[in-house]
Amino acid sequence: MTQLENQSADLPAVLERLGLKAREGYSVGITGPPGSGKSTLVDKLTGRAREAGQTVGIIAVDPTSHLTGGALLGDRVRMMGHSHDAGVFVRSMAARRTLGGLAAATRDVGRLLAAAGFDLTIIETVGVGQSELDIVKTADSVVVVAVPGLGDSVQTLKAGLLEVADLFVVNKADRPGADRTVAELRAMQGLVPGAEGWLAPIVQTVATENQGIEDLWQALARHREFLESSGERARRRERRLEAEVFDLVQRKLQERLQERLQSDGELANLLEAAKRGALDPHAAAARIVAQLDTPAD
Ligand SMILES: Nc1nc2c(ncn2[C@@H]2O[C@H](COP(=O)(O)OP(=O)(O)OP(=O)(O)O)[C@@H](O)[C@H]2O)c(=O)[nH]1
Ligand SMILES: [Mg+2]
Repeated sequence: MTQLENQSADLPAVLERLGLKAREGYSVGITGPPGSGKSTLVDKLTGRAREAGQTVGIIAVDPTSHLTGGALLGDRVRMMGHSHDAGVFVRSMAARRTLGGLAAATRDVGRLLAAAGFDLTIIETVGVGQSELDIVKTADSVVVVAVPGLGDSVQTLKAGLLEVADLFVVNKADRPGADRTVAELRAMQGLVPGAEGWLAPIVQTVATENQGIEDLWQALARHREFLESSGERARRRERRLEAEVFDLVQRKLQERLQERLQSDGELANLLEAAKRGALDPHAAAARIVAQLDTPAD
């Protein structure tokens, strides 16, 4: 996993070395504002999956940990109540340890977990920015967590999050205002397009009390069933694979450029001219791309 994260090895090479075959798993992404109870939900959901006889791989992604350091992330993971269960594996992932995109690393680590035989992969990430959106979009079912109170909690959910939600959870439903939050979510749902034929259900939970976890579990099962029967799962898979190829091509081109800059004086000159302001960035880019097309000496 470390090698996948720092890109010292490709997934196919890792699988081969471990004697594993790629295997289609099922993954749930859980995102929402800081402190909304995501980890507690993951913990309880894991308990429910274990009751159903499923093994669970958990990826706790912390895109901000280059600021807070790894200690906090470690604490969060330790908080999980399944550390002595061989059917549960927890991997914490920090942005600072990954090169070339946290989403790409999450995707490959998730695939490794699936190949290793875990039935269910749960990805937890704080829903604050674009990189979190990219991460959570790698999952089959996306759960967006909101909490009641604080006035406009729903307003603080980014529009992008509303769009990717397959399910909503209003956690901390033991607090006043849960019904209002549900109503606000319903109202906002009308404004964003979701998957055709699927209206994201809104489930109320009190994660700390294990309340509503069964409803969430059943809602996830219905979504999984919808993905299969509607062909949406295959469509999403296609879209994701396409995006992944573009992403990888982009990265490889970038690597090639970096390498060539070392040896190709012409390329280095173009970049220098752009840095000095002697060549505008568009012209520089066009000529650099053209130069890349000519064989290296
Ligand atoms: N009252 C109440 N508290 C809850 C509930 N669920 C979680 N909490 C508490 O909320 C706090 C944050 O819970 P976490 O599960 O760490 O939340 P999180 O979203 O994973 O937090 P970050 O990963 O830091 O963004 C903890 O003190 C939990 O005990 C709930 O349903 N009701
Ligand atoms: Mg957490």
